Amino acid sequence: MNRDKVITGGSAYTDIDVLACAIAYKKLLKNAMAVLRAPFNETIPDSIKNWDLQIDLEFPEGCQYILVDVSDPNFFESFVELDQVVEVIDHHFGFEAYWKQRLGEKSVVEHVGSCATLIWEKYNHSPIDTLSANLLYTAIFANTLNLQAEVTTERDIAAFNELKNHTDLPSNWIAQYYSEVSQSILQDPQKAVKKDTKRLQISGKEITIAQLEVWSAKELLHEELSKSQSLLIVSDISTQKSHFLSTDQAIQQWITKSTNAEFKGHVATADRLWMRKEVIREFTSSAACRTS
Ligand SMILES: [Mn+2]
Repeated sequence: MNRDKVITGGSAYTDIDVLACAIAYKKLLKNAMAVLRAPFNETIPDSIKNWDLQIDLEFPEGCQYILVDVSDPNFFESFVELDQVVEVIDHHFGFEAYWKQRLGEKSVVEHVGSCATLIWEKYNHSPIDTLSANLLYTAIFANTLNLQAEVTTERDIAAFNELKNHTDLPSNWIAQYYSEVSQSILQDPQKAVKKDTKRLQISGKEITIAQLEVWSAKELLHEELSKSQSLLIVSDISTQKSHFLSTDQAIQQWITKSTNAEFKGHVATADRLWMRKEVIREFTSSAACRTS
C-alpha cells in the first residue's frame, strides 16, 4: 500500500531552512504533504510569510514521515511516530549512525551548512519551480551567515550558485532579507530570543542557548538580554564576528576555552562567526553531554 507521506521538522520552531526544505521537497516528490505546525521564528520575515507557501496543517491518520532539518528524536514534532519515519534529510550532528542503520540510503545526514543544499542535491537536475528555488536559495545564505560561517561547504556554494538561476528575487535580496530580519529582531529582542532557544543537558545541568543573526549586532549587546538564557550568540554579518552573551561563570569559562573569546563583563567577541550547532558540538565533545 502506498501510504500518504508527511514531510515535517522540529517541534520548537520553524526556521527558514526547514520551511524551504519541506516546501521544496514536497514539490519534488509531488505526492507528499508539508506539515509545519511550530511557530515561525525571526529567520522568516514578513515578505517571505507573504509568499504562497502552501503549508499543510492537517493530514490523515496512518501516514509515514519524512524528516527534514532534524534528526534528533528528542527534537522532532510530537505527532511523528518513530517507527513510521521512512526518510531523514538533515545536517545536524549526533544521529548519523542511528538513522543510517535504520533507513540505509533513505537517510542523508551530512554536515553541510544548510539542509536546503541536500534538498537541492535531491533535485539532481529535475525542474524546480520558482518558489522552491527562492526558498532554498534564501535558506542557504541564511543558514551559513551569508556563506561566511565555518560550516559552509563547497556543496553549499555550488547549490547557492546553481539555484540563483532559478530564482526571481530582487537583485539586492540578501541585504533586503537581513535588514528585514534585523528590524523585526530589534523591535522586540526578548521575543526573538525566546523563539530561537535550544535546551540541552550538560553534565546534569540544564542550559539554554539562544542565537540571533543580524546585519549589525551593536544594539543587541546589552546586559538585560544576556539574562534570560545561559548563553546568547549574536552573530554580526557585517563584521563577520559572533558575540557571546552570558552572565554564567561556568559558561563564560567554557566559551573562552572553546573559542578563545575573552569576556569583558557579560560579552565576549570571537574573531569569526560561530553558529549554535558548532558551539554545541564543541560542548558535546568536551563534556559528557546529552541533548534533550
Ligand atoms: Mn538547518
